[in-house]
Formats: sequence, C-alpha cells, structure tokens
Amino acid sequence: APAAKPLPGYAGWKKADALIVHSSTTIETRRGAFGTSVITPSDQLYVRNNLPTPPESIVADRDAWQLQVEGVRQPRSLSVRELKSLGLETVAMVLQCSGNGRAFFPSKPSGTAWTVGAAGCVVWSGVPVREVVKALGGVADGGLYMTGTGGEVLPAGLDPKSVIVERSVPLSALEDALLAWEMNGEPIPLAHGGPLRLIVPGYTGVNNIKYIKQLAFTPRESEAHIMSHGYRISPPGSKGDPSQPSVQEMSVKSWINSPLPEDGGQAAGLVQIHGVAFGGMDAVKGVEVSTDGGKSWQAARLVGPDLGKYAWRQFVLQARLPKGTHVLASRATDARGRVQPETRGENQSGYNNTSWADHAVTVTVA
Ligand code: MSS
Repeated sequence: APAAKPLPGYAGWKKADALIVHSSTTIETRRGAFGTSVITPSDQLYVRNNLPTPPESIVADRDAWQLQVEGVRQPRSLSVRELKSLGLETVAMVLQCSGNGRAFFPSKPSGTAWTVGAAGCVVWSGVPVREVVKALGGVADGGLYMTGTGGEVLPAGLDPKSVIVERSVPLSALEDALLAWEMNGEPIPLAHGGPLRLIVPGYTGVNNIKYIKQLAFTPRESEAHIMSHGYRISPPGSKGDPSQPSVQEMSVKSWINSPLPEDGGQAAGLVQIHGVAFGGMDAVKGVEVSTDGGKSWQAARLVGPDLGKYAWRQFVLQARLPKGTHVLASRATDARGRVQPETRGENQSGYNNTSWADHAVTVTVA
C-alpha cells in the first residue's frame, strides 16, 4: 500500500489513524472510526477546503472578527463580540460534503473519491441569523437569497469570481441558519471555519461558509463560479451551468459502519450491525437492514439520543450471521415517508449519492 499522506499543518491536531488524507485540502473520516456516540469528535471530522486555509492569525482574537451584513434595512459590520450579544442557539447537524459517496460512481467523476467519510454529526452554537436580521431592521426589499462569502485571502492574479467561496441559498433557509462560533463544545477550529461560520442545517457542506466575512440578502444568486457553475447537478457528459439544480437540501441516507470487510474475520453467530441515518431536511423515521443484498429487509432499532431532525441517528440490527459471505445494506425512511433509493442519481460530478446499494458492504464470516 502507498505510504499514508501526512496531515497538513492546520489539521495536525487531528487523529491521523481515524482519517484518510486524500490531499492537503481533503481529509476523510474512516468508515470504521464513526463509533456509536452520535457526535463525530472534532479530531476525527472530515475537512474539505476549496482554497488554501487562512493563517492561524485569524483565530488569534476571535471576538474581534468582523462580519459585514448587507441587504438588510440597516447594513453594517458586526464583530463576533457583538453577535454574541444578539442571541444564542445550539443545533446538532449532519455536515456532509455534496460529493460524499462519489467513489461509488462507476463513471469515476473528477473530484475527491470520498466513500462515506466526508460527513459527520456536529453540534454548533451561535446566534440565529434571524436575530441578526431583526437587529438590523429586517431583510431589505427584493432579498430572495442568503449569500455567504468566505474570508479567505484570494490568490493573486486571478479573477476573484473564479475562486471566491461564495454561496447563495433560498431566503427560506434563514429560519434555521446560525452564525456559529462554537463546535462540539470548543471555539470552532480554523480547519472548520473559525472564528465564525454560517451553518445552514439540512444543506450540503459547501453551503456552510467558513470564516464568513459577509452575509448578504440578495435579489440574485452569487455570480461566483462555485455557485454559478460549480456544485450543479448536471447530466453525465455535460458541464455545470446556472440552469441546473444546485446542491442544496440533503435527502434521506444511511450507511452501515460495522461490521466492515476491513475489520476482518467476523465470527459466525450474533452480530450487532450498526450505522448512521439522517433525513436531511426531515427527521429519520426508521431504518431497515438487509443481510442478503436487499432481497429481504428487517426493521433496525434506533439507538442513542435523538438530537433533533438535522442530526443523524444511530441504528442497530442484531442478527445471527452464519459462515459465508453476506451483503449488508441499510435503507432509511424520513418522517415524510420518503425512502432512501436503491440507485444513485447519475450526474457529471458525482454529487448527492444516497444509493443504498452503493453503500452496502460485503463481509465474510468464518
Ligand atoms: N467555506 C469556505 N470559506 N471555504 C471553503 O473552501 N468548503 C466548503 C464548506 N465551506 C469551504 C467552505 C465545502 S465544499 C465543504 S464540504 C465544507 O465546507 C467542509 O467543511 P469541513 O468543516 O468539514 O471542512 Mo463539499 O460540498
């Protein structure tokens, strides 16, 4: 096997043996490392950066970080210190890269070959965006999108629009959105967007803008390339463009984290088949597990605390596996009765893979 890549400096505090380092800007959680404690520990959480990480100096004086708010009746700049005075809310949320599951597309789309580990369940604390908007007189007329801009210093000599991380979500996402300064009980690490991050619960990773420097209510979607052409669900063989759907709301998905083929030597007899399931915008209602590749299904049990509709649930099915090879699969249903599909939705860039068949695992029992 090729030597494991080292963790990049800004993520050097993470737990190397729980992670797969794809590159200095793409780090995945190992499937066997999710555990059964619901929350993904920060030192095992995946990282995806579209630009080089800003310097540590931006988290030296966190409360002094400034956010410009535009498209409200009284636009102005607010420090994190001031934001902390305006409100407080905590949400547990699945943070998942739009490309999670890309490795299962037979077409091998370009981009990081994530399997299941570009996701985690994270607790965020911050001020509700709606409280900030209220303090600034409300959304100005014509605001239809909430547009967040990342605070990276852009590489010189390039058109800023071609590289800036700036994403728009529909105004309706404002209701549950947070401007967060804390993650899993600590100030948000730089790797995850400290000192201040936009959290849009239920929306794919890219919409959760790190080191946010501007929040604007805009009549149109951002013209940044990452919004207009990147992260679009485009038909195989075509390029992304603004007419195609953007990756936004997540949908119902689950996968098994144990047993896994890499565990090796599963003994015949009783086994606790467990994994995680989430609904995206809605709670998970139930999960079924199959031990025969999807021919038959049994209801799994949801275990552990329910941290709300944006968090994932753990599920377990106790089964007796005889000697031989077994294809284990899980299939979740959300509160609105939508069932995780068997097949992926084909698209050029390998986004939004929720296929239960793709996420099945084959284990050999001795
Ligand atoms: N933000 C910023 N500012 N920058 C960048 O780069 N990225 C994205 C988000 N945000 C970015 C941002 C992505 S793309 C993702 S996933 C996320 O983030 C991740 O997170 P973490 O914390 O894990 O790293 Mo895909 O859809």
